[in-house]
Amino acid sequence: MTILNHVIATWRNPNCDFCNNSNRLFVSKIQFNCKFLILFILMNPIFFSFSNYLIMLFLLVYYISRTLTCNTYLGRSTKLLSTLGNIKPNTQTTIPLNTNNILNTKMDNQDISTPYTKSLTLDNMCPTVKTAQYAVRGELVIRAENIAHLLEKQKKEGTKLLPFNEIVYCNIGNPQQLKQQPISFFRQVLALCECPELLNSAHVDKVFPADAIARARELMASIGNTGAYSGSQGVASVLKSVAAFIESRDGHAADPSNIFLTDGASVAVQRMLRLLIRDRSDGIMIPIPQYPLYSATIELYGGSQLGYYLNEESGWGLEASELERSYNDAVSKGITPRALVIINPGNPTGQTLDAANMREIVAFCHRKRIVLLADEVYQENVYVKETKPFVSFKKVVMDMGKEVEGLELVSFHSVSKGFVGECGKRGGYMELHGITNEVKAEIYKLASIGLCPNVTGQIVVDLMVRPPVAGEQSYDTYVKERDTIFDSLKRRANLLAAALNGLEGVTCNQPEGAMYAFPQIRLPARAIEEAKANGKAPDAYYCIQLLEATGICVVPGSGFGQKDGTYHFRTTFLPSEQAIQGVCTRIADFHKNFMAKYK
Ligand code: DCS
Repeated sequence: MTILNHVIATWRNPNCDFCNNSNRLFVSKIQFNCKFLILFILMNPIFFSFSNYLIMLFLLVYYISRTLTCNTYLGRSTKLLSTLGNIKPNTQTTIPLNTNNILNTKMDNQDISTPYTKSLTLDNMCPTVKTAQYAVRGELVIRAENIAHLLEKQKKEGTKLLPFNEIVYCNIGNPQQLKQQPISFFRQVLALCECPELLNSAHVDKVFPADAIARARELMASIGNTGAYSGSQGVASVLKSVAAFIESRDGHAADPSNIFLTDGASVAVQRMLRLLIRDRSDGIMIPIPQYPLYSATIELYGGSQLGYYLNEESGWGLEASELERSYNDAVSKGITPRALVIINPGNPTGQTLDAANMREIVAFCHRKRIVLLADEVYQENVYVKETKPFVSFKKVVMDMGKEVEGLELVSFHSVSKGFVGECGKRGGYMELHGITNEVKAEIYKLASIGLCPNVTGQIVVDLMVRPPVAGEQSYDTYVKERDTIFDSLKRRANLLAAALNGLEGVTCNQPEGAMYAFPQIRLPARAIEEAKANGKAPDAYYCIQLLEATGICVVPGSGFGQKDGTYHFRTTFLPSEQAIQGVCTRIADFHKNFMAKYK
């Protein structure tokens, strides 16, 4: 009977007008009757008088013919029908009404005795998913993970197959993976928010500082429950905190209604690119080298990448003339530049823009009437604060005033970077400036399609923009933890750049910000030839060999884009202070051997 119920249920086709319009009730009645009809007919016609039997048979035939007027139905019901009346099935697939059917019923019209043919294949999937590339977690990392398994095995069996004991993941700016400690105050507040029992326990003040308890209570009063969806744009009190942070950073007003909280900056960037790209004739200007979130997302959404080169010789400087060249080049190819992406401080290049340069960029966008997308996730990672302090694009635009009135700017920030380094919590925000209300409503709609940014991430955003202040119990610890992380990052950046600059054929601009060094490696001709013979980009070939010889995982420059004929790699300087010296020595030893081998 259950099978019969399933079969009958699947006869109702949600795509069919007949089943979905006012006749629906009628159809379900027929279906209901048919269940019994079939049952009775199948059971035994002897129970019925011949005339009753004929009526029932007629009703059944009517229902079956009605079903066949639906343009589709399932293989299983088809099979039953075929058995009943040897009726040839229609050949389309149906959308099941009842999810049980998905589990229990074969969903296509193939003969189930033939091998299953997959409906989703590499050949028929969305092509831009296949062409999008994201090197930061690409081939090198997959290799590194395989080696990590080997190392596990080596450890268990007490053997020594490889000349190193661990993989050092320098491929990604993921500070806590490399043992950066979280800021205590942040985790205390989070713990209390996530566990209301703890917050309400009589002993809470014996374990947590008073300001962490007060902050958690305040947050929970506005959030309610971290397990519930918040508004699509984010929790109102957190939006206000972000606006207050921007105001005090820039000295200009910020409106909470222009802020969208997001699951990290990545989601915010993707949302804006989704809005800007209609087809290949829409172009997005991105720096070369760039962080591959941009190239991958532009590809995914079917737009065009318009690269502008940063000048390595001038410390990865950004020149207005190069912006002009890239813009004109696109226009000459029939592509409309829609937006300019600036990553400041830069990834992978680590350069920090000065205010004069930023004004040029803003004026350029204003003149060309293109949206400025300002990726400022590394705003706390500036190591040249004395000479080039971080200045936001929002401030530059506001300071320029009437001159750039109307400019559309979207700025991104994240909890993943800086001394916070809470990558796994997925918190971030974007601020809109000069975006029309109509477009803002569409951005809101996009946010609401995803329901809401995760609430735990929103709490971390609130903590990032509203850390403990002087006089509060946690302030001293907070400052100590923050400064220790920052000072150490700066030392590690210097150490790594100096070590790289000491290698034969390697030059590395001093990282002014962010978390990466991006050295240029001049590879011997024989190494380039061998790489090509192996079907690898020369810098990828170098990085693979580095990984296999030392366990250090870095990302080839080709994953970020680089001038033709130049080769680079990106490495973070996130390994701990104790570890970084060892990393430098291992890279140096490997490099010496590599150069000697291919000379
Ligand atoms: N923008 C830039 C410039 C980034 O470097 C990153 C992350 C993001 C945005 C997105 O960060 P969240 O989504 O975590 O907020 N950087 C990646 C990288 O190059 N290494 O680690 C992640």
